[in-house]
Amino acid sequence: MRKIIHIDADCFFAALEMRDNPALTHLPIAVGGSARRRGVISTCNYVARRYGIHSAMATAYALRLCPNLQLLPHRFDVYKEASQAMRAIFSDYSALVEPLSLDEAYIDVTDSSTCAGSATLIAEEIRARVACEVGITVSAGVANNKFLAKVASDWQKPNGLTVITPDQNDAFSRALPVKKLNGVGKVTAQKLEQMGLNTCADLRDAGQSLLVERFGRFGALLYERAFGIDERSVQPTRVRKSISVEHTYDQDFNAEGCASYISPLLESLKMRIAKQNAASLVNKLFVKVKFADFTVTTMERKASSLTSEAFGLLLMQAVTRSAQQIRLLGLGVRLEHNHKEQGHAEQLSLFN
Ligand code: TTP
Ligand code: MG
Repeated sequence: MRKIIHIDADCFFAALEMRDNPALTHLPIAVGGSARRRGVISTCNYVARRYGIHSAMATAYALRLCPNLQLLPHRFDVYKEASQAMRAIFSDYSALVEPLSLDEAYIDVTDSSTCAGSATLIAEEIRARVACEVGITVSAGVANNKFLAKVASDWQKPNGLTVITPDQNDAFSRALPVKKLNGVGKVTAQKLEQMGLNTCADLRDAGQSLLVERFGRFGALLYERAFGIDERSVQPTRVRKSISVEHTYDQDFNAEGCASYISPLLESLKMRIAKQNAASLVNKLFVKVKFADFTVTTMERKASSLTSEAFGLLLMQAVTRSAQQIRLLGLGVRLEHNHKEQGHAEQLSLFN
């Protein structure tokens, strides 16, 4: 059973503008290009949405809907920095983070051990941390696949959390309007409505062959989603290459003393790997030693199982490189991500 979280920030660009100028909070604001230059709205806050303003609307038209609209220019550096801060928080919970845009990401927490493995608690903790550390609200959806997690994060926007438990999948997806399905834009929604298909229940009844006949491969996908099914895996794009722990000791010690320090370090390394959901990605072990004169050496070798013997052997080789006493020890693992994931990363980075 997978556990997927989808996070999407609320009115992202506008939220950052309000964070940095709280006087704007209760006014209708939008971030976008000026009407004089035939600009469009990138996004607007929820106050402005009450006037019918939305992303991609011509600014001139938005100003007609709401003459008091405060139009602000883009500050992309600020948006990018906030986006990175959010991703850093996500990566504390899993190595499997797939960003979709600056303000949106999937996180696979199936094997994460934080919050006793509860995806709901992890989602709440992430929301609280983003609010505290980045200063904006995000909405989250939790489900056992990407499709439902994304629908769920949108379900109670802004500042909402929606959890769809596996036993709710069937009833939830059945009642879902077709326009909630990713890839169903205005045109497709209209076509489906003309066929009398308004909800996923209707799509189920229509049957796969009819949908494939009318929409090709997309029709097959629609049929699958109508049952709440989505087998896509979360594809990390920013690949974490290693995980490690280290400790600087109060007093320097000799090489012979090393062995007794391994086990507490190994315990916390294992915990960190579990937290990151990365056990299956380990392909090398490494050690780091800092000597009393601050010179540093590392040793590594191929291995996938984390034993104190394996780290002990590496440490023994590393410490013989200097006659100095030891002030710091570190243990770590290098991670190998499969090629499919990396290929995906390259594709996505084109859009970033
Ligand atoms: P969205 O997540 O689609 O929108 P949002 O975060 O502003 O609002 P919501 O609360 O509904 O999630 O997009 C994230 C940011 O991307 C948005 O703040 C601005 C930018 N963006 C554009 O520049 N143009 C667009 O057409 C859209 C949809 C978004
Ligand atoms: Mg958003």
